[in-house]
Amino acid sequence: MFSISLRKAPEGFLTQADIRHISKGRRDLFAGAFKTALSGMALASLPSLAKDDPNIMELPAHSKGLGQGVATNPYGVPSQYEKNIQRRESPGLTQVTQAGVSFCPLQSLFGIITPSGLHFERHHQGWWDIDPTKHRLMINGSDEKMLKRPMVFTMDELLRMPSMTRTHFIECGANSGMEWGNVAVPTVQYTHGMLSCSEFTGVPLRALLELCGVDFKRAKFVLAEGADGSSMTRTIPLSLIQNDEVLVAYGQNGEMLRPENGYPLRLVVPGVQGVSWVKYLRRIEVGDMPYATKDEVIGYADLMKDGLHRQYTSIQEVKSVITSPSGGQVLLQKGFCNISGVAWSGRGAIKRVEVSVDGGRNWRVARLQTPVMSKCLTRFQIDWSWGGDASLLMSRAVDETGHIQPTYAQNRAVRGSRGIYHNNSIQTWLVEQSGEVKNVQLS
Ligand SMILES: Nc1nc2c(c(=O)[nH]1)N[C@H]1C(S)=C(S)[C@@H](COP(=O)(O)O)O[C@H]1N2
Ligand SMILES: [Mo]
Repeated sequence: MFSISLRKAPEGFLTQADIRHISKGRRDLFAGAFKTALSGMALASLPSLAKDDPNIMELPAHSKGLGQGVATNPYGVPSQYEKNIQRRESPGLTQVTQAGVSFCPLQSLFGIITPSGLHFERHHQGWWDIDPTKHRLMINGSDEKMLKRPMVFTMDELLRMPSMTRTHFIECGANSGMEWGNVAVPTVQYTHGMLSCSEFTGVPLRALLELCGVDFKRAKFVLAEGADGSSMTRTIPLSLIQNDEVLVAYGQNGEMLRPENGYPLRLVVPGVQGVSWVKYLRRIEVGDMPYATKDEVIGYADLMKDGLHRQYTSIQEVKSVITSPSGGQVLLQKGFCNISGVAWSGRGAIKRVEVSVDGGRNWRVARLQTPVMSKCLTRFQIDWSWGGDASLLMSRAVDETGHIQPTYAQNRAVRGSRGIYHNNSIQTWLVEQSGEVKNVQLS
């Protein structure tokens, strides 16, 4: 048995998730068509439905007139009907817009790729649109023995090199951070929205280090440094770089990085927390010790139960969340309801996702959308028929290394409840009898 803590959302949050513009009538048509299709009577019933529907019987302007001209939008933008699908700031987190976060609207996305304009943002000192002709990347050693030829690269030089393209998730280490202390933020956008997934293109860092003549026997770590005012600096172990996964990236989803995401150059460190994906990357130093910079000491260290901190816990462990139905959404009717969500692991590919609709008593294995890629979001779905009772929806992911997503009780037993970082606990959504979906925790 468990008890449910239904937690009050802090002030100022948009508590309704984006609800797509599906009118009641349109939903009824879909639901009706679905049921009749199942019983093999779709053809008999559709004509009468159609006769009553002015959206079918009356020709709309767009079927009669001339549409808009080619290239009226030289750079395409979303439909006017999708305006409420936006990145949003959390009123609870910080009031300083330059050093803030905007969360990705996970509840409104399909598949695994985050549209570049909806990628979450985390800036420690605001974003810049840096002139790529003036941007430089310097690679140096902590002393001459570490690296033979310190070099400076222009963007042109980097773009001329052979490139690699890989699809990976990026998750801020503080994602789901407010939930540690049992503060209920109302929607999945705020609970899990410091998460995005893109196709990145760039040059493997290892290739650049080889060009500079790094002594791989001596060197153990690199320090990556950003060009913005925050001087974001992070230590990355060389062992992560050897396999060519770490990219000095300029491409995101087929075009150049967006300014908010580090244009013209950022580090891509698959599986590792977002803070190490240094944006506006201007310098890499090679050394033999972790650097213990300000961004590794005053933040991004995990506060444990006994008051000590864990440092350099950079891997994003296995995690998943149901994005639909999720907090703030409303089930409009009983019956068939597709449950859909995403799963990911910083250790490799997702092996299995299980879903429970009864608070974890029973679990069923969800369908995984292929391709299932390493250190990348994986979309899962499962059929569900909602009978109208209160239901507790949960998802639990397992990765290829055998790691299983833990419950809150398991995580808190080891790590307490005062931390911010690396919360990969199982998320629960309560579907109330009214159809309203709420963020709850089970204990
Ligand atoms: N130069 C620089 N790099 C940075 C940051 C920053 O503020 N400045 N923020 C870091 C943090 S904490 C995260 S979670 C990710 C966020 O990347 P995004 O803004 O592209 O989502 O960038 C990291 N790289
Ligand atoms: Mo972050």
